[in-house]
Amino acid sequence: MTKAGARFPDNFIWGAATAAYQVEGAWAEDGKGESIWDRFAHTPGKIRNGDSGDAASDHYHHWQEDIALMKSIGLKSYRLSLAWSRILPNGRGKVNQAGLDFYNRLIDGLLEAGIQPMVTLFHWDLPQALQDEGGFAARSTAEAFVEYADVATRHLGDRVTRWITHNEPSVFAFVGHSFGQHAPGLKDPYTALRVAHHLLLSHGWSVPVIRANSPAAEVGIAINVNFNQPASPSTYDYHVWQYEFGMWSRWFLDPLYGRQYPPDLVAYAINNHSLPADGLDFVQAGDLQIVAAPTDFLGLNYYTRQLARDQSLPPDQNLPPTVFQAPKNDHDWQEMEDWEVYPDGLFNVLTWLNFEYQPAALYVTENGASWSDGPDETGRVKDARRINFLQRHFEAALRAIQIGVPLKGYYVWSLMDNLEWGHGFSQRFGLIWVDFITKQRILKDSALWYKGVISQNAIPEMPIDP
Ligand code: IFM
Repeated sequence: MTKAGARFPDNFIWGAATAAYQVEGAWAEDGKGESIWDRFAHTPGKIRNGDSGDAASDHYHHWQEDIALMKSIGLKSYRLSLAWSRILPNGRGKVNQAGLDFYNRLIDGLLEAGIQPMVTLFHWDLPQALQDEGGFAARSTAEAFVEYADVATRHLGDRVTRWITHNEPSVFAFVGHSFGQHAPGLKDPYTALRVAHHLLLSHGWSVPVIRANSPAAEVGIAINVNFNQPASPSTYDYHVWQYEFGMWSRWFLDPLYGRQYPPDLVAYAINNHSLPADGLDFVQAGDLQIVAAPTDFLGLNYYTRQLARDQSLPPDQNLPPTVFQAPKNDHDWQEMEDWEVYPDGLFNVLTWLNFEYQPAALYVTENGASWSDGPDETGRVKDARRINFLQRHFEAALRAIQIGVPLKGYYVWSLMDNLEWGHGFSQRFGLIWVDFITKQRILKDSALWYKGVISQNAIPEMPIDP
């Protein structure tokens, strides 16, 4: 158990993260092209309450105020993503200078404020023009990604400290192409696996391009790994866990770290008809060497624990009971349905990644919680649950560092309240509260507490209970 007051390593990077579609707004301004999320959100019934990212948190017009707020918190780094269709409205070809100018101003503003930019190239908002040609299910979109990565890093690479090629490729592939809950809204498991491969391929192809254009920067990818366990000691639940957790983690990490696609999972996918009988027909000779391009860091997005239960068994099967979970109170569970607060899982995942893949360095590129506390009558946002959540997760991260995990930084999700994809504005993850009508911003108590963490480079001495 780490003690409050224990210090993080010198030069530890404390940050906060956002993504373009979730915060920028200005969806059709200054020459920006349509993205698949614009199309999805404008399709009735896709996003809760008919919300959309058309205006989102209006960061596009409030970026100076937002940088001033970041500076007041003392952030060392800000993780943002670029909207591909702001830079290349058709996905490839003609460059939209006005789009690049926005990011030039933003990055210059960050540097003036002493904040290092960490930039994600792809956080799910694919140009619709590329989706019309098949999206990431088509190999040609992986080629277009390399063109985009080249344009972006040629123009911004002299000032960006860290590049992330893709954010959570598994969520983009599966939730968008197999479950239909994210753009582009497809429901085809085979397409999802094609998409996953082309994401990985485009990552590998772009790494040397980014390095050439931005030689001083670090390059990596951000994957989402929650802590997964079989729901009980039964073999049935174990098998479900092996497949489900494997598809969300090993399916991506094994090829990234120089292994093949995991043979047990390939067999599984053939068996359940996600793949044809001849297996990975979309993988061409040499692809896996490209995917395994060495990177400088692995980004981890961690949120919760998930339990794998074999739902196909008849109820009389008498499975052992589910492993212990916290009682369903609003302190131990986020407002996102089924997101348990589970800080030990962060320690477990960090140590597993380090042991299993030995990345050169790790960053927590996202961790945070959704609770909707708003301003009280004095205008103060008392989000004590978020403080408690962050404190316990920072402690878990510090424990991992203390046993040798090369964790170099931590980005809280999110800098500000924003559009939570299909959940619309109903879920608030921000350190900064945003009024989605007036666009007024207020630092939540958690932002002020985080300022103390950053200035002391340590978890402050304070009661852990909110
Ligand atoms: O808001 C998302 C983010 O875009 C990707 N990672 C998870 C966050 C919370 O769901």
